[in-house]
Formats: sequence, structure tokens, C-alpha cells
Amino acid sequence: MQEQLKAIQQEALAKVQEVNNLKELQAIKVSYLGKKGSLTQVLRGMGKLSPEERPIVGEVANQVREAITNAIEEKNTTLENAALEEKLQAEAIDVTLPGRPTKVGGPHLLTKVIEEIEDLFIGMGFEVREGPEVETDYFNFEALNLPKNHPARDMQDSFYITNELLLRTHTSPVQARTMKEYKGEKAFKMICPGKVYRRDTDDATHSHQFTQIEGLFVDKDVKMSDLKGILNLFAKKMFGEERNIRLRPSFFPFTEPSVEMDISCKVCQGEGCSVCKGTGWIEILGAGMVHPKVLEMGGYDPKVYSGFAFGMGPERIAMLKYGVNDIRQFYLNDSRFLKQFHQA
Ligand code: 2NL
Repeated sequence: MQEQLKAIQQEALAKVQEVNNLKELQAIKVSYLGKKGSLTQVLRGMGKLSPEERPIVGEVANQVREAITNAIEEKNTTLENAALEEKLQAEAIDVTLPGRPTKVGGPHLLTKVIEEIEDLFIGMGFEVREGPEVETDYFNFEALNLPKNHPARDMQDSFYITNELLLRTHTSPVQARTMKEYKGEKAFKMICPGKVYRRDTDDATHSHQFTQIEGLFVDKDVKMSDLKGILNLFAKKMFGEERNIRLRPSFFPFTEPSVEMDISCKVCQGEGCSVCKGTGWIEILGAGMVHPKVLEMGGYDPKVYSGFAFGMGPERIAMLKYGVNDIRQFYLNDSRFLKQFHQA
């Protein structure tokens, strides 16, 4: 029996020596040490031995079991280490590889132009105010002298949410709200930049959503010459000291009188060219003296207070200043367009 045990040990150790994966090693373990393993089978026969032989054979059996167990454990460690080593090799990161370049963004051209305009007016004592984009019919139209039957309220022209709520069609309601807030007592200068919405078919010069900056100056004794002086300063700071302005008569329901302001064409210096369509002038904004009814609805006594207001489209200002030829460029998010202005 001792010989049988020695033979089993030799055979097992040889097999363990040869094996080179964990699964086969496990199979070997089972085939020798498992319940039905060959070593176990032999040990079962020990009952038939004489009491003298039993401890001797028992000791040998234990030595054999220990030898096989140790060999398997040792091999197990070796194989596990090898597997780990292989995994580490396969998953190694080359820290010397250069990283992927990150694209550095920047403020949108429109954002920059709006901030540029804000800075100029802040420098002249104007405060910057914002208001809701979903407006009441009252603040968007009524308070601006656009009564119930006015064509600008048409479902064709505006995004209505209910009969009384709509997406604001201009930023003027922010100004109407400010007049209410100042209770007809406080003189103030403000501008209000923001998004506005009109039902429109988008093309190179139209967008159903665009931005506006409006301004309002209310005080005792505000005159047309104040309007002209401040807007002239704005035009020169924005487009260059060599530019001139002119005011042409116009119409807006919320101002009286109303004007449109042009700047002299930079390309032809007033001679007339294709950019200014032969006129020498380019329109940049609308303005006027605040209509007495609008002052009154804002809580200001038009016999005591007067004011001027203006409105411009930052997209148009940006298109003229930076040579953009299609308003849709501002909203397409094409990085080839956007990145041209990261330094501008
Ligand atoms: C334009 C013309 C304008 C105003 C906006 C205004 C606001 C109040 C009172 C009076 Cl609360 N006026 N806003 C006045 C004249 C012109 O905008 O062409 N905008 C793009």
C-alpha cells in the first residue's frame, strides 16, 4: 500500500509540474484529493490494514497528501502570478503618449457684441436690466401703446401661449416694468438686452428668435439733443471715431417723434457703394422720444417727465461690425464660424 501511495505521489507531482493553466490544475486537485480522487480511494482501504501497519501507512498517506497539496498550492501561486503579470503587460498605459488636444471654447460672437454694447452704455451711466421672456399681453403690447386691435398683436406675428401670455416680441416690456417699479418718481437710464421671438420664416436676414437691446432714459427735461448726443457717442465708440450719424424720420407706436439712425458707410466713406446700396449710409437702430401715453401708463406724468428710447438688434450690429452675411450663422453652432471670433 505504501508503494501505491508513493506511486500516486510521483504521478501527481509530475502532472502538477506539467500543467500550465489554473483550470487544469483544479482538475488535478479534484482527481487526487477530491472525494472520488485516487488518494482518497486508497485511504479508504486503510480499514483493512492490521493495527500495527495502520499508523505507519497513515503517516505515509499524510506525507503524500501534504506533498501533493503543497505542490498544487505552489503551482497555483505561480500560475496566478503569471496571469497577473500578463494582464499588467496587456493593460499597460504609455504615459509618454501625448494627450488628445482639448478644444478651447470662448464666448459666442453675439455674447461679446452684447457685452461690448452693455459696457459702452454702463460707461454713460445706464443700468442693465432683464425681464421675463414669457410676457403678459399688457406689458408686451398695451403698456407700449399697442392697443387691442393693433396689427402687431396678430397671431401671424407672435407666439401666443394663451390669450394673455406670449413670448415677448421685443425687450420693451422690461422698460415698462421698470417705469412701474420706479413709481413715476425716479429719473433713470437703463438698457435691457435679451432674446425676443416673432413668427417669421428664417432666411439670411430673418430669424424667429433673435436678440434686442433697448434703452430708455427718463428724467425731467430729456430732449431730442440728448438722444442724438448719446447715440452719436455710442456709434463712434462701436464703429469708429471717423463714422458720422444721421437721423431720419420714422414711426414707432411707442415714440413720438420717431427716428431711424444711420452710420456713414466705412467702405465708401459716404460716396455710395454696394455695401450701403449707393446711399453712403447704413441703418443701425430705431429711436425716438417716449410717447406721452407710454410715460403715463408707466406712471410718469408726461407734463413733468420726458424721455428717449432706442432699440437695436445685436445680430445686425455684429453682422455690420464683423462682416457676417447670414443671421442664421449665430444660431447654427458651426464651429468653423464660431472659432473665427475667439480672439476678436
Ligand atoms: C428698432 C426700434 C425701438 C423703442 C424701441 C421703447 C420702449 C419704451 C418706450 C419707448 Cl418702454 N420706446 N423702445 C423705441 C424706439 C425704437 O426699436 O428698430 N429696434 C430693433
